[in-house]
Amino acid sequence: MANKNKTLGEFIIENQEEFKYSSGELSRLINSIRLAAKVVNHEVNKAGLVDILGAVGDQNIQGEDQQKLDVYANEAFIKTLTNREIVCGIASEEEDDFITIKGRNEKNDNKYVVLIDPLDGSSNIDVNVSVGTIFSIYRRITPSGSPVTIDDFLQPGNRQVAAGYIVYGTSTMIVYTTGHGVNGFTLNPAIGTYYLSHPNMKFPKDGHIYSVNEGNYVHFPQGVKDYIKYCQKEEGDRPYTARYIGSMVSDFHRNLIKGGIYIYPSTSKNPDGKLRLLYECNPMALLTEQAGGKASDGFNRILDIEPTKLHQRVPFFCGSVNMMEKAEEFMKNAK
Ligand code: P6P
Repeated sequence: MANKNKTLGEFIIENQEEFKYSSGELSRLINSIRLAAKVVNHEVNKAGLVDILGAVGDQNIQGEDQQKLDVYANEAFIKTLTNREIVCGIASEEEDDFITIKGRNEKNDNKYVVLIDPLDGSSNIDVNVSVGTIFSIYRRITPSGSPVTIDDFLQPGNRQVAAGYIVYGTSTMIVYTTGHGVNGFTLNPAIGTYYLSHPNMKFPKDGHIYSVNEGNYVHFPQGVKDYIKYCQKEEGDRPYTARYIGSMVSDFHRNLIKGGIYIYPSTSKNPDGKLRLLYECNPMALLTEQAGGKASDGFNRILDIEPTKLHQRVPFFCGSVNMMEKAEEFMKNAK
């Protein structure tokens, strides 16, 4: 079938053979994420209309105020993933520890673990700015039937079997990879169907957009300061354009389409940066590389980092190859 108007469901079936070692569970897992995304999208789109805004009053493990929509999205994804007998464990930004999910026969014989940031950029909800969900999928490494352990989650990003995001923006899209390129699907809310709107997405090798919170400039490492000054200098195709939404999924999605670089570096206040390795940086790094871009901590490939803690943070640089190489050059020379 020609790409035009192919639905996400048809795409998954047609690409089933890509999921080697999987007798359909991974397809069903992607499908369950598709369903959860519709449920969350419905709430996000009406957030301004009903009393679902405002913080629950709790603080999540990150010490951030939990917005009601955070809690709702977290529960929606966990419930949907739990009901489908495919996943043996889930780790979420909103949960202090990972959750074990037993199969129908009360055994731990489901094959996959999922790590999610259920609603990234949630501080933007009250001001009606796009937010997103980020997901990362691994095959468990502990024996089937044995208890799920933290080792099943502390896997390097290069072992992900799938990763993607949902962006709840002017339109709602799912963008994901199973290791065979990146494809984007746009939701037609009238009929609740996702259509293949962005086949084989690729980062332009060059870009003219840099996304970084310059409010933290004085706290940045010297290499980042030098790179920002480079972006702003009147020379050749510069100055570049600064675009920073405060919602990584939205900044990433724009840069993937137009070309650009997103940087959340270490700062003197947060030496490991702010973004979490397992459920923000690893999935976005896999998407980046599958789309022909580059993702690092300023020095080392994100996907090769050996995780040590569930909520560990890393500095994060990702985007167009040529922009990334220039930024990493400044980081190396300033060392
Ligand atoms: P700051 C949202 O909280 C997030 O994790 C990313 O989506 C976003 O790019 C970044 O943090 C914004 O952080 O410190 O610039 O407000």
